[in-house]
Amino acid sequence: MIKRLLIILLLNLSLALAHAEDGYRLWLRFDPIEAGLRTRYTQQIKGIHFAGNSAVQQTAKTELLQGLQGMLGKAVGETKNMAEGVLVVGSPQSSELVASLQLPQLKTLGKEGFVLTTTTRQGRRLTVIAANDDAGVLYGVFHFLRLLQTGQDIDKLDLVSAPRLQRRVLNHWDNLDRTVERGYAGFSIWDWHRLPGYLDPRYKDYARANASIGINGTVLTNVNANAMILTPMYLEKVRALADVFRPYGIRVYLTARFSAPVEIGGLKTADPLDPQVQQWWKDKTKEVYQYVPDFGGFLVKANSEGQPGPQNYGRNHADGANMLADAVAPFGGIVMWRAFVYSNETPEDRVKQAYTDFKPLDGKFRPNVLVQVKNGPLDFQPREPFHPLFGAMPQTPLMMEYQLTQEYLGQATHLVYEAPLFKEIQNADTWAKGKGSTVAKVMDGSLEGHTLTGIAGVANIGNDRNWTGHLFGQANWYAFGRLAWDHTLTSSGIATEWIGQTFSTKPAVLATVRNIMLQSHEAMVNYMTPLGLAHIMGYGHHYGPAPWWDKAPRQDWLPVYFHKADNMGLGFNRTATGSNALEQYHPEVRRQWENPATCDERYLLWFHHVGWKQPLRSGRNLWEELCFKYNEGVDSLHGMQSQWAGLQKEIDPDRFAHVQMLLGVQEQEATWWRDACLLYFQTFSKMPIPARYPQPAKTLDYYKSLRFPYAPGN
Ligand code: BDP
Repeated sequence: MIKRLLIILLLNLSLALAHAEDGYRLWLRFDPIEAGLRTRYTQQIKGIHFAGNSAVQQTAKTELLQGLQGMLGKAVGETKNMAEGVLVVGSPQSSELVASLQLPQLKTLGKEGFVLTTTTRQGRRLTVIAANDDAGVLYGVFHFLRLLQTGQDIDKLDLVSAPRLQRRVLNHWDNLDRTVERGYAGFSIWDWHRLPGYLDPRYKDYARANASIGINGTVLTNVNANAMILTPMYLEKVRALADVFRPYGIRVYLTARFSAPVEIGGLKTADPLDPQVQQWWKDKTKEVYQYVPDFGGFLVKANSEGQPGPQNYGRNHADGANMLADAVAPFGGIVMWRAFVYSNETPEDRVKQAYTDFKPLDGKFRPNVLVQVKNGPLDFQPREPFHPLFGAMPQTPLMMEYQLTQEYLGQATHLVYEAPLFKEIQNADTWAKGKGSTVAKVMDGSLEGHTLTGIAGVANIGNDRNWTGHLFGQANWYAFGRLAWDHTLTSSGIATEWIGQTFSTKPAVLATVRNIMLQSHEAMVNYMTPLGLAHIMGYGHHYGPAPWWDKAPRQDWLPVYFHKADNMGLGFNRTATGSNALEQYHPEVRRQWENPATCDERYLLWFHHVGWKQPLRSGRNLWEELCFKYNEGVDSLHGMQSQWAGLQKEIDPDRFAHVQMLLGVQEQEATWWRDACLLYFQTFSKMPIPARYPQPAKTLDYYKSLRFPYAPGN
């Protein structure tokens, strides 16, 4: 008896060890599902009819068989017949059976979309995953698996889904030495040194994860580019990666260093109007396509933060972009030209410059150029108003750039679910063509009828075992993919999907984790930069608070430049009496924001310098409101901690502890943010922190003395 018990115990132990929960499997866990559901699904999926042979369809098939086996606990067999309960998968081209079904939904579906439907043929009930192309089949399969993993009913499927954006791309800010600019999850997953001979199994897992959420492109290299990536030695390595990704429907893109013709081409100039330079890029591009026949194109950061660009030669951004666009056009490639630019001379207001540079160039870009615009006009702050270029360049397709790596959002230590931030931007109304001209409609091309569309997410992925440093960073990767596919999905819906696949589908777990996620962004805004404050982080590494920092090579890298605190008040006056950045928005948007009394308080100090004693909507004056907000942020953190603590019995010990410890660090850092910022701003407001709030534990001098020379990602 005792011996038997012991054996059972040991068996369980070894099972537990084999499944140490380190987060590596992301949302693709495919563990056995609950018995009742399993029985139901097993009756509904009795066999699989899969007729596609292409590499992408083979991937879909493998994923489907593996996923089902994992979740149902036994293999589902393949069948050639159209029997009762068969799951039919394919496209009309690849599968005669799918073709014979003549699904009307396929007519309007377009590329990459899929149909999931339940139908009856000759009295037999079939479940169908159909698409017009291979990629659609792959995405349909992953969506079907997602339905099962989250315990959805598959009895009467009637679902049509197609991506709203074409180029759904991750941007890796990864360097050739494997460091990652603004990376907080270890080193780059690209092991350049050992490529192309050694293919880390992770490359495949990376591709799977992306394909499962519809990401179809990846820029392998940092926007602060290294020309060496375009040399044969590195192109061999790029080819090896592209070969791994192709069966998952993922294309490779590279960053192009504008001065490459000089640096690796031996030319005297990189002037985009010089015929020799143009020829060099044409030849180079041709060479790239010899290595990677489906190469996606180039991403370029030019004339920004010291990067070379067309302006070095007295040319403009369109001249630069068009030269590259002409080089990739014969091969079907595109150019993603970034609008994150600001001049090397200190300007009157940094947030105005992208608009000033790009707006006059509207209509001057080749049709295969996307101008890639960050969500806000400054730089991935906890909160910014939408970028004024959205809606201002009707003749140019604009590509949204979000940052998944949390450079300014607590890095990989803070639990911050970014979907609400993305949605806030996408739902903003540019008024470009009257009410309802949302940023989403600019982005998906529907506002102006653009056919080339795209979105970029600066990746938060590194070689940490759990990929993103913080387990919840995975949710941002996931949400990015899902929103790139369909920007009408809700933050809450995406969180529910992710939690269901990552932790559990139990209603209580879903509700609690979702609650934590949905409040996390606002909490972080409150304890870091409430009321429209921005860029008051530590200098250079952007870690922790440093609103006092006033030493840098240029003004507009300084917290004091951005918050403009003085004895009168706080905030950057961007109205007509100040920098007038507001003038870059549509008059209707301007009207909403130009009066401090009616301005959305989330953006108040972004647009206005407000007096310390000025009463706000709550009835509190600015100083009191600041104290309130900072404390509200820290309080939210306490709430998130206790909600997580309540999940101890529901979540495996490894992942539970990981999140719990990080929430502890986040709570300390939130407190540090609150205390340091309030003490500093108090030197101007000259008012006490109301006694109902905790008083700072240390002095302002102490907070000012902190230094972090080795903070990551810098
Ligand atoms: C800023 C980062 C910097 C990037 C830059 C960019 O601090 O490292 O190079 O953005 O987007 O947020 O080019």
